[in-house]
Amino acid sequence: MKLSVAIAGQEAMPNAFVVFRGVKESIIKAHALGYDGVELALKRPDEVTRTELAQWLGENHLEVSAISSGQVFAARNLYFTDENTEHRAELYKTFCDFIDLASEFGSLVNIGRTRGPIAGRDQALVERLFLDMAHKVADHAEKRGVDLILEPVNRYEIDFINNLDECAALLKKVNRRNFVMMPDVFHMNIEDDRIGESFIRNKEYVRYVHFADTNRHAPGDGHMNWDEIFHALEEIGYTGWTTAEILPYPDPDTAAKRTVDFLRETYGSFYR
Ligand code: LER
Ligand code: MN
Repeated sequence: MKLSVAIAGQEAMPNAFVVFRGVKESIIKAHALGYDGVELALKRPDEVTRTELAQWLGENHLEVSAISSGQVFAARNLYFTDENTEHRAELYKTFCDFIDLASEFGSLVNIGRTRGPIAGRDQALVERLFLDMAHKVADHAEKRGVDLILEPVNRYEIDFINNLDECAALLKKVNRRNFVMMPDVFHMNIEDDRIGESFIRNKEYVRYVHFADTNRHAPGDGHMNWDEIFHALEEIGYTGWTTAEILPYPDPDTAAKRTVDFLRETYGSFYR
């Protein structure tokens, strides 16, 4: 497995789930701390230029693990299940641009809260709106060799697709090889019956994993059963990214360092 940390641009909203802000500064810090990669939490595709990004990554021997899109929902209110035609067109354009960027960096684009809420509407209508957009972006992603990763998110943030079983049922309907799953153990702790068993049941879809402890602090700083998580990931043969998407407590540098120290010291054999 490889270890990454979620970062954002300087202008990210205060509530973005990242430890570091400022793409260049974050890449330098992530490398110094011993991460293998960074996940770019972007609001807009042009927040970072390809040339600069390639240069900063090269100088610091880091990869982009994935591009994540939570701020497209949180800051721009764009989402897959919106009925408004103009908003749908803007969302589609943003995702195509993210996919083009991912074709050079990381090959993965996340759909977390950008799937949108049910918000009292008929569930069948919401699913139709989701599937329509999912198929369009999957078509574009296929041409670029990019996978889309749908993230189950807990009920306090969104009311559509909260656990891995619900996500797998929707992915069956999407029925595209490049439309898979990104479990986040913070959300799984709230929503899934058993974290290990849920990973194993839904193994065919698991393509990328978010790590945080039960309080969304650094892994090791809460009461998450990390043995259960690592053993389940080992059992399903997972060799991909584990990305820390954590709150910057007690401060960004300490949170990012504690993550690396805990995971490399306690679970170092999984990262070779
Ligand atoms: C939000 O809680 C989250 O986990 C993000 O990765 C998805 O928007
Ligand atoms: Mn997440």
